[in-house]
Amino acid sequence: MQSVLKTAKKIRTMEIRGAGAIARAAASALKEHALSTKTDSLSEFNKEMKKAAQTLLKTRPTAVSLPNAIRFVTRYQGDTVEKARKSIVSSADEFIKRSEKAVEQIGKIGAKRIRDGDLIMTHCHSAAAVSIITTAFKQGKNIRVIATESRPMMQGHITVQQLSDAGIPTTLVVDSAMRYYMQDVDLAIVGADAIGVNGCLVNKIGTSQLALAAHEARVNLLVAAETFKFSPRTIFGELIEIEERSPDEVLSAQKRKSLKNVTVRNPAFDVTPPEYIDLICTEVGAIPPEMAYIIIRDYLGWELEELGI
Ligand code: RUB
Repeated sequence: MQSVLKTAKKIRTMEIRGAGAIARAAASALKEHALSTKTDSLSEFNKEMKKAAQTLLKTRPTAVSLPNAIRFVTRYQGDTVEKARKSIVSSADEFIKRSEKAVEQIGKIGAKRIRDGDLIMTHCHSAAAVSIITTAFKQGKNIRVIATESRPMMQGHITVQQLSDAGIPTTLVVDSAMRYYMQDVDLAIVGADAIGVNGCLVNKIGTSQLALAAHEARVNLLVAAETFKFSPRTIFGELIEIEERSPDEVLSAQKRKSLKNVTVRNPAFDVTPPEYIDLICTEVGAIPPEMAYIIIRDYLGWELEELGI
């Protein structure tokens, strides 16, 4: 369990973060676990894999690509440990390859929506959103970016570092400056932790505010999301859980002690309704949010079968 426990800790503490990276890390940990498990008994092996999957599933509740990755890897076949192990290794490798390729492909598709001279606003850090922006820049488009800090964990610092390394002129602003700058913005681009069957987007807290400000200013909102971010379980009416993280990330325990009548809340994500989204850019094409069901049916159909639909 060493690799699984190590990865689970890194995901929980956000050393590994961003929905895509979390999912790929979980797939890789399951592969390592399958390779290192010593037992010859298939039922023992199955039990161990189940335990590993549960440990990883519990790390962060919102990024749907995490359960999607875990289910993709653990629906292995084989009547011997050796065959089961082989099946897990090949599914994990396939998941990671598909996910990495998806980020690249989203970059190519999304970049077509960026025009020369555009000022883009982004929030938090999304590898898929950064892929779109850097691809457009590499194509020679003269673009600039406004990136928000994304309190309390400041993932915006990762975004500005990556955009700066790519040579893109970037401005870092506090989250509350979103609406102030929106009037100058041409396009807003964000990533996704989850997409529901109705096309709603779950992403870093503040995304729905950005969407609202973009809608008011008639700025299109483009969402960069691999098909693995879509949630088959929302077809069953299940809601996507919004993670609430420790108040320590917002205000130290010591400071909170002196504020006897104050409660600190720290939701990590929020929900943006589909009517504020122009397009969801996936690796299989840019779709309107209304087409979310089609993506789930056509690309996550194996999950629906398991759910009995
Ligand atoms: C990260 C976040 C990102 C999505 C998409 O939140 O909200 O926008 O996960 O990222 P956190 P990617 O930092 O809390 O994990 O495109 O890299 O999958």
